[in-house]
Amino acid sequence: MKLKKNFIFTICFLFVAFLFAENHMQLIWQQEGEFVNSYYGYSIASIDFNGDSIDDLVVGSYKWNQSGLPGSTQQGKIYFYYGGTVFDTIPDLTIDGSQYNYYSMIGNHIVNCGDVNGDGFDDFGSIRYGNYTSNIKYFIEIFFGGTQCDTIPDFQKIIYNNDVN
Ligand SMILES: [Ca+2]
Ligand SMILES: [Ca+2]
Repeated sequence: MKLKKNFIFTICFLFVAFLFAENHMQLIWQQEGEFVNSYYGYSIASIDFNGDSIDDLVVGSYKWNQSGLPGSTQQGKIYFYYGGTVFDTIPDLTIDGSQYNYYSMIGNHIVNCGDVNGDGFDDFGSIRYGNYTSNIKYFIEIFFGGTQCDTIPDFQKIIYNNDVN
């Protein structure tokens, strides 16, 4: 009899646990990359890049390329979605690696740097790969945020192959 009570209690406990284990969070935003295997969403960051006191979403897609064919090159792309009452899936700003080399993989490493230049606006950091034929391993780049933010790096540090063991 006691064994039967324990069994019923266990079943009730599992049922209640199941009820509370449901995810009641509401999906408020969803987006897909431009093509399969572009690795959209591999990296994300939260930053108030445009200086309006509302956090913005930054998404990296380091295997993006101009051809739209997976694997042909890995130039990479970074998408900025400014936050606000209208938070849509249309990027407000993009940086794409086609201006660099075929394997720059921009968007692989992105970060909110904080306010590194002390102007009161969050700044955005990114690492991209150098050209295989050069001695450059990485470019560490920082884009200063603000009301007039753009996609031109305001700071750049070059890491050479000899610098990395
Ligand atoms: Ca903002
Ligand atoms: Ca700043």
